[in-house]
Amino acid sequence: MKRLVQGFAAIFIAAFALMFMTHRLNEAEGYGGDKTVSVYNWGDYIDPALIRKFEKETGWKVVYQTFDSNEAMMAKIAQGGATFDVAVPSDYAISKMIEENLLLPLDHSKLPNLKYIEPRFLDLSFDPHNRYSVPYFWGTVGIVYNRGMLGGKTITSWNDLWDPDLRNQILLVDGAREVMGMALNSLGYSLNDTNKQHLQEAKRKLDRLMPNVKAIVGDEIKLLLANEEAAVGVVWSGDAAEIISENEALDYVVPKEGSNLWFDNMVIPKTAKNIEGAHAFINFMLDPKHAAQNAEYVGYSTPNRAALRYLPKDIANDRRFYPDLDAAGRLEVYENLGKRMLAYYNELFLQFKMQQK
Ligand code: N2P
Repeated sequence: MKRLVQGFAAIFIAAFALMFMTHRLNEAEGYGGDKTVSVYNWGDYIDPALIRKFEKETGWKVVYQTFDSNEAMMAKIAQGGATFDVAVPSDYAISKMIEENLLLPLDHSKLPNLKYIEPRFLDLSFDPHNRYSVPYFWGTVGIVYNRGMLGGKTITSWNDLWDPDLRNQILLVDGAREVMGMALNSLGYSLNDTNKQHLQEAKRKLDRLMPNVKAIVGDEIKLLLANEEAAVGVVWSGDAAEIISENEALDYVVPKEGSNLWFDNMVIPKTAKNIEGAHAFINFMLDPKHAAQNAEYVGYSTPNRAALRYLPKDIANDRRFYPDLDAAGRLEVYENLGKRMLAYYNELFLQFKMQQK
């Protein structure tokens, strides 16, 4: 009997030790420890001081990981190996994630700061009634160009990029929708076009751009343009805002044929472990002072109406980055074109990318 009790005790202790170790391991990896909030965001997209402030105020530790495209983020969340409490997809990706049942409905009673968001950024078609997502940043896709390096030339159209004088002078953001969208817009097509003939025509047009393309890059695009390693960059507006403020020769334009208007929103993936912490983090980022601090730090445009008054006037009034959306009819939001069509966009973009020198 004694041996039996000892046996049981040993099994009990071993099981307990195993549970404890797994728990510690999970916490260390940031996957689901109950003292952690794991956040999956775009690179260069938060003021780290806000993470520290959140940790101090709540006692939760933030485990922070970054991605550089909606496609990479969705693949990681869908695959489920790593779990996240908060993620920040864009419009069409949110619609796709809802469709694929990857998101949890939000508890609005835990997000009182949602009232600070400008109404025009709420209830958008990719997520009616903001059931699954709340606004983080918004912006456009456009062209940064260096007036000095272009000898006074200005850029107004996507088609200006095909100018033979720009040989090896263009940096492109590494995004399938952005690069395909630019080619489609340059041809007068919608950046949500699903006609395969049009998409192939856009791809052929991109191939003709290759001699002018110096590189297709991620967040380092800002440094390269700021250091004048290239005269032109196709970028997200906030990246432009950040570097323009430091270099007078740089300007940003949304080409006249049209471009993309995008919205990045915070969501809670279905696999989240700390749902309470996730709501607390989202609500913290919706606080007007935090939203303003974040916008000033990263350079992107905040959808938080109450935050605008905490921003320097020259930022909040800059129409290049806070365009009048009623007048900007030529801007289109990416639509969720469905799994197969999105895969086709990716495939054409990858074929284009593979030809890089
Ligand atoms: C920040 C990336 C912004 C993403 N580095 C635009 N959707």
